[in-house]
Amino acid sequence: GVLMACPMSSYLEQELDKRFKLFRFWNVPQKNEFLNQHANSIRAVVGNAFAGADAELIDSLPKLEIVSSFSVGLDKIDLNKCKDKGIRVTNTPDVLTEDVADLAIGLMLAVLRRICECDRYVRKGLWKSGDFKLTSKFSGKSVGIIGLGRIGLAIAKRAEAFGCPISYYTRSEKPNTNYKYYPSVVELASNCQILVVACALTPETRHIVNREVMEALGSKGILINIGRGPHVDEKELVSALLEGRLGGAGLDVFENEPEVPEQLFGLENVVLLPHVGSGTEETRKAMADLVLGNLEAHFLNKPLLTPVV
Ligand code: 8YV
Repeated sequence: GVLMACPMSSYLEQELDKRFKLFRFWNVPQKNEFLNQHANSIRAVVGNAFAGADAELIDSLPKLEIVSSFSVGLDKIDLNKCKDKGIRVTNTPDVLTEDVADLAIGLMLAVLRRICECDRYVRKGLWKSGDFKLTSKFSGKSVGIIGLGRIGLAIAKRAEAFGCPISYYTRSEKPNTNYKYYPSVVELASNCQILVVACALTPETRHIVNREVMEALGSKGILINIGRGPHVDEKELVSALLEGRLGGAGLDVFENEPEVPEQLFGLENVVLLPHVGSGTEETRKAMADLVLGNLEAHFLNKPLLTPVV
């Protein structure tokens, strides 16, 4: 049997239903009772960015062999526990990189050129009463990226095409890039106009964008988050934006999804998206096929397609 942690893709559900006994965990009213009854038949968990396999779930599934995540991010999976127990873990890298990087650029353009506000202006019939106010240029602005992995690099490549000087922060300098390295996030933020979060969420990167970083980014600086909500101290972000200590923000992720701080709803220098970085038909299909391919490989004793553990 396969346990799906929460709804993520109807195509994936349908394909899992064809191949396995699929348990939809979100439909289970009494989780403990369900686990008492079915735990011994569950050999795989399929999770995503919202629900994965924490220590408690892993411990309650004695026959668990593999956790296959419908996401590149692994922050909802207890990787150490999986390692200790010999449970395999897979994710969905590469197939979503372009979409997430595209959306990061979209957020930069949307915040600086006020695309969403412009759209509301037209729909409200305000154009007839006068031209829209002037906005800020994107091309040529300096872009600082936290995390220069697959997604960070794809954002850098795109921003380069807009003539943006690129700098980055990672724990250690990358040998194979000409982008400018800063050994701290505060230094990166002090030296760029647009700061992008594109690293993995770990205990070390939680609140990596804190008050000090926002101060360094400054009242003209733009924060873009396509990583995870908890990368940013959201309380501090809200007050920085409300008090005009930060120039603007483009956010695809939040600390407590699907909750979004309502204080942000009135701010036109902020663009709020419902965690849609990988949300295209094409990419979600490719992610689902990777989950299926990994499970198939595992149960046929073949090498996993995208192993993490
Ligand atoms: C979500 C993501 O997994 O890949 C990630 O890390 O956050 C997304 O792709 C997806 O939206 C959840 O179904």
